[in-house]
Amino acid sequence: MTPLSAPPIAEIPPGAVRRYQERGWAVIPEVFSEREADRVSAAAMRVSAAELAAHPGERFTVDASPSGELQPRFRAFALDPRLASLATAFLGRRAYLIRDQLFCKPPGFGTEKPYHQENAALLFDPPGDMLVTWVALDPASEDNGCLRFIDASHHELLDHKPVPGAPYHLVPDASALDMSQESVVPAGKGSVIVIHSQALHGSAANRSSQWRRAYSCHWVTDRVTCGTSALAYGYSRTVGQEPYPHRSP
Ligand SMILES: O=C(O)CCC(=O)C(=O)O
Repeated sequence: MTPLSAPPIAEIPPGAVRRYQERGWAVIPEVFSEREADRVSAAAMRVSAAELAAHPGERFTVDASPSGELQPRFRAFALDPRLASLATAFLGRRAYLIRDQLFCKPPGFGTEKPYHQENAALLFDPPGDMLVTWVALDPASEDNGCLRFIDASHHELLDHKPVPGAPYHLVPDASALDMSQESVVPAGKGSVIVIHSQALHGSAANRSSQWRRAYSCHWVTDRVTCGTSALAYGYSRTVGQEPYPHRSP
């Protein structure tokens, strides 16, 4: 019998890992309850309010943690065993938390996130040893800017360049995107989308009257190397977990 105190583990639908390997992404519905998602949204709103106040009128802002510290208000959620167990199941090895990010699109204002591959900016190797868990904090729909993918794009890393005037967006040449393979992927509140490090993904602007908020975490294995400094500030060093076994390429 499972003891009552056992940490909750996310249930992975049959075939999800195979679909992830084939397409580069998978949806795991109802991992978190609406209440749990709402608690993180409330914390996200405080971050968003501070960002919007600090950069009035700017349509895309970044919440960076240069110290490499996981913010205490997101700690319990980022370290929830459901996320770690999902990441471990899809990586096929123990997952280490590297960083977290918020993607909050205000109603009628939140911008597009153009198609990109996470690994273009991070250079993890092997690429299959890094993934993103993206948690929908609101129901994500086509109207409010849900995630989109180019299926089976994770087999090859494309050259990316900064968008002129918006250098925080690194993007491949539009001619490299096979739009016939595009999947638009709505997700229920509390669902998790698992994203391979090289899956081409993005999202449209929020045209609705509701927020579209999401919380994402980056995970790596113990054998990954990295062509950037991304591992040096990985959270596994700072959250009291077993330290990440940092290796140079
Ligand atoms: O939430 C979004 O719209 C974009 C998410 C994304 O690009 C990411 O998690 O890497």
